[in-house]
Amino acid sequence: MQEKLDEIRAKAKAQIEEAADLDSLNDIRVALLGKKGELKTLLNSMKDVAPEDRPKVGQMVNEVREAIEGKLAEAKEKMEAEALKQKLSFEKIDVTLPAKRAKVGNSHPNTSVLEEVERIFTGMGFTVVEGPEVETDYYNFEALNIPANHPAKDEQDTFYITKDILLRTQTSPVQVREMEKGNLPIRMLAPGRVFRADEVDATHSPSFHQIEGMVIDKGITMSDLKGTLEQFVQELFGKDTKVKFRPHHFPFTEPSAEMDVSCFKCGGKGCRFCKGEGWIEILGCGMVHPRVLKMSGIDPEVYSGFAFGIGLERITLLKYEIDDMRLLYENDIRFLDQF
Ligand code: 2NM
Repeated sequence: MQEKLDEIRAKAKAQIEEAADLDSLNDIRVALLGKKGELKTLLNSMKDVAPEDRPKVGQMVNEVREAIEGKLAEAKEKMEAEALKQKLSFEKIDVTLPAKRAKVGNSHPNTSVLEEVERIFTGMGFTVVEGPEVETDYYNFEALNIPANHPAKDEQDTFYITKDILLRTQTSPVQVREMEKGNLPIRMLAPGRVFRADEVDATHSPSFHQIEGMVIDKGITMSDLKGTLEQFVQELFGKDTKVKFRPHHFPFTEPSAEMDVSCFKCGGKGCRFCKGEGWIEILGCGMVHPRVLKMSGIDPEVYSGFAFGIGLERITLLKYEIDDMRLLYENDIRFLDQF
């Protein structure tokens, strides 16, 4: 009996040491300690042992079983520790690796130019004012001295919602609303989205942005207009920028003008950029028409003012030398990343 037990114990030790994984350890346990295992079989042969020897033999069998169980547990623990180590080595995080750079967005070129223009005018005491994109015929046309038969009012040029409600074609309605409030003097900038029924091409879009401005006070003259706008373009394009005013016509200003700046590429000599002209058209402007002041409740005998309108996209295209307006609306990251 003793011999048989020693043999089982030795076999168990050898097998457990050889076992490659948890499954084979389990097979060993079943073969040795299981219901039909070798130790049980041995225990079943107790009937052949003399009764007085049975407690001793029983104790011996128990000792062997405990020894095998101990070895099995030990081997299992070792294997599990090894498996965990293996797993951790695959999953480990190297905190010393350089981090992936987070992609930071940047301003749309239109936004950068708008912010620059706002910075320049607020520096001269202007306040930025916004207003609705859906307007009435009165604020968009009538209050601006644009008569009922004016071509701008044609359905081909203006998006009408009803006969009297439309998408604003300029931001001047914001000036009208400000004049109606009657808090004089006024020095305001009205940037915003405007709408015109235009076909899309390199220089046209049915929705674009305007920056309009208006100053109203006692004694405002054309000199104030010229000085203010010259200061503006010299801050935007450089202090050597020259300005030139050409007579023009707008219903809401009298007199009216278009302003050119000397080409900031060639300095006025003429180049491909200014198409040999030396000058680039930049904005429209004029002295606010007395009738416009009067309709909004301002006495043109006491007050006068100037106003101007700038196409934001036009300035952005010029400043960044972009040759197609559509690029500003496509939001292609490869384009936007360049600014
Ligand atoms: C322009 C050109 C000239 C303008 C006029 C007014 C108002 F409300 F005072 F009458 N706001 N904006 C104006 C004048 C706009 O855009 C090319």
